[in-house]
Amino acid sequence: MTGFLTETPSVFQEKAPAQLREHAAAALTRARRRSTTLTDAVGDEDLVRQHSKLMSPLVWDLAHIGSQEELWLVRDVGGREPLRPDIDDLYDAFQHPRADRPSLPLLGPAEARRYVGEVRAKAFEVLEHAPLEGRRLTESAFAFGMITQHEQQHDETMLATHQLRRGEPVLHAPAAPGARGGPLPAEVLVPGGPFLMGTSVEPWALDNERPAHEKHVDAFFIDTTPVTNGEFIEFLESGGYDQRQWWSERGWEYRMAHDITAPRFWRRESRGWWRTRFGADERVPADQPVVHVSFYEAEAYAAWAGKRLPTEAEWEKAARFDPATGRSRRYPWGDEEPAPEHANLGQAHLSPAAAGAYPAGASALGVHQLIGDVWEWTSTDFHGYPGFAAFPYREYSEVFFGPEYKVLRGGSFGTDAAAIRGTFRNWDFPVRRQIFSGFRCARDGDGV
Ligand code: AVJ
Ligand code: FE
Repeated sequence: MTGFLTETPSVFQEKAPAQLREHAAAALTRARRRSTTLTDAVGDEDLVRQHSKLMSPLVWDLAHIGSQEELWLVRDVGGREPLRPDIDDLYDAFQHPRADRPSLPLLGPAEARRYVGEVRAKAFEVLEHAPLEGRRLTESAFAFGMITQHEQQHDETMLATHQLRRGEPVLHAPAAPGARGGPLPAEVLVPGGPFLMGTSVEPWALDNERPAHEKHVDAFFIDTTPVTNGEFIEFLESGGYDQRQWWSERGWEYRMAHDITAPRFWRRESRGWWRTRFGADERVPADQPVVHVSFYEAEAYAAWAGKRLPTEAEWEKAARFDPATGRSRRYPWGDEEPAPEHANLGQAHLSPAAAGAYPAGASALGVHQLIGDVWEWTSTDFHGYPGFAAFPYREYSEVFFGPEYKVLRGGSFGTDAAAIRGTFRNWDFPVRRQIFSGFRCARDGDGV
C-alpha cells in the first residue's frame, strides 16, 4: 500500500461474533420488512403481471430473493438440504430474460410468500450457529451482508416496477425535505493528486469495490449538487433535445430512434411540466434533482452546460477524499452509518429531496448529496479494478465488465443504507431510465 493514503479500518474489527450475528439479523429483518411492504401494497393480479417489458413480475423478484438466500445461506453456508431444488432454474436470472419471466410456471403469490418465509427461518438457524471465521464467505458474516444487499437491490428494482405500474397510488411516505442552510456555491474544486479508491477492508463490500488502489486524478471542478429539474428544464426549453451538437453519436441515435423529448414520466401541459410519480400527478419540482434520465441525456445536458460528466474516480475522490488527512472515508460525511440527516435513502421519501437538503451529508471537500436522492451517471465503463478477483461468484460483477455498461454512483432515495457506501458501484446500459438515475456535471480544472 501507499505512503500517506489510507482508508478507515474495518468497522467490524471490534465486534464480537454475537454482535456480528445481531447486526446481520437486524439487516436481514429490515430488508424483509421492505420486501413485504412492496409486495403487500398491491393485490395478486398486480403481483403476477408484468408492468413493463423491462421488469420482472413482482412475484418473481420476491421468490428470486428467497432463492438466492436459499442458495448461499441455507445450502452453502449452512450445508443444509435444498428446500426447493426444483425451482432453482426458474429464479436464475441468467436462464430467463425479464421479458420472458411472466410466462414461466412461477410460484404464485401465496406460495412465494411461504417459500421466502421458510428460507428465512432456516437462514436464521444457520446464522445462529455458523462459524464467522475460517472461511472467506462467512468472515465478518459477509454472506449474510451480501444476501441483505441482494434483497435490498431487488427491493429498489421492485420500487422501480411500482413507478412503472399504472393505477392509483399505493405507496405512501412523507414529502422529501426542502433545502436547509444557506445558498451553496455552484461548484467545488477537487485538488489534483492521488487518492485511495475502492476498499480492501470494508467488510460487506462486494467484489467489484475491491481492492483499494492508488488512483491519480487531475484537479477538476464538480457541481456541488446533482442537476435539478429546474436546470434541466432550461436545457429542454432551449431546444436541447433537438440540437444535434450536444449529443454523442450513439446518444443522438437513441434520442431519434425512441423519440426521447423529456425525462421519463414527464409530460408538457399548458401550465408547465408535470410528472407521474408512483401513481400521483404533480408539477415537476424545480428544486429537486432530475431523475429518470438516461446516460445519453445526462451527457447531452453536460455538453450544453459547457461541462462533462465526472469519471467514476473523480466522483469517488469528491465523495471520500479528506485533504486534511489523506484518508478515504467510508461515506462523504465520515465513517458513521447513514442516518436520516445525512442522506435521502431507503424509500423514507418517495422522491429525491431538494438540492441543498442534506448539509450534514456533505463531503470533506464540500460536495453535497453524493449519497442518496439519485444514482449519478459517470462517464466510466464498468470494469474491474487492478487486482480484481470475482467473489463469491462471477455472475455478480465480472460477466458485466465491458464497454456496454456505464457506472452509476451514490444510490437513490430508493436505495437502502445497507446497499450503499462511498465505494459502492452500480452499472446499467446507457439507455436505461426506469431506474432512479440522475447526474451532476464536472469540468477540467486546467491551470489550477
Ligand atoms: C448491481 C443493480 C446492477 O439488479 O442487476 C441483483 C444487482 N445482481 N441480483 C441488478 C443484482 C443480482 C444488479 N445491479
Ligand atoms: Fe438478483
